[in-house]
Amino acid sequence: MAVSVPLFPNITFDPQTGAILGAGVVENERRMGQLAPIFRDRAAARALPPDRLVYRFHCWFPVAENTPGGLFWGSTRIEPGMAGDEYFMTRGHFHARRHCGEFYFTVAGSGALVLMDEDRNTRYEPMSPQSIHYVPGGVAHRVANTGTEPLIFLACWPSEAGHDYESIEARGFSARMRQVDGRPTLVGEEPR
Ligand code: S6P
Ligand code: ZN
Repeated sequence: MAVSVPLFPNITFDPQTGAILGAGVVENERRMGQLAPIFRDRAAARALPPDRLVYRFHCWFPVAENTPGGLFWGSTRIEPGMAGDEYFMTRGHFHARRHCGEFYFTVAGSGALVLMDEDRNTRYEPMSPQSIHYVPGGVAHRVANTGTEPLIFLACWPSEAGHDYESIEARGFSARMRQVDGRPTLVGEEPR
């Protein structure tokens, strides 16, 4: 049986801006107005302009969501900045299908990939240009920009993965990337 092979011409990545360009690429952005609740010091976050850009990400979906065996490709650019002593960061998520992993590749800037398993054990991997990271299945992931330049990274994940943001909204991560004595430090959450 003949299999039709779809062609995806001219999908490109701009390492200067962090954008993926091409037909069908979806762009999303997250600004402080909507992100303030994820930060520990919400008053400091709310004191920042609500239209302050925190991060922008592009996703290329060459196949439909939930296609078995398919792959998605994305790029994320996190602006430098802080809310209180906490670095600008992504919302973070588990994959809805917990067994699905993901690759990250750092293009520019410096940051921290914060990883938390379902027992809430949290660690982080430093991100710097050309570092490659594997997010195992069942591990929530969030990225913080711990530098003074934009942090740009690429990602590849299964089209079956889906995203579970609700679990993170409900309980957060058990530790946060905060500036302590001038250095990025993973600090465990104390009960509020
Ligand atoms: C998708 C992958 C990334 C993030 C992006 C934004 O599985 O991990 O493309 O979607 O970095 O982060 P978040 O947590 O807002 O989706
Ligand atoms: Zn992911």
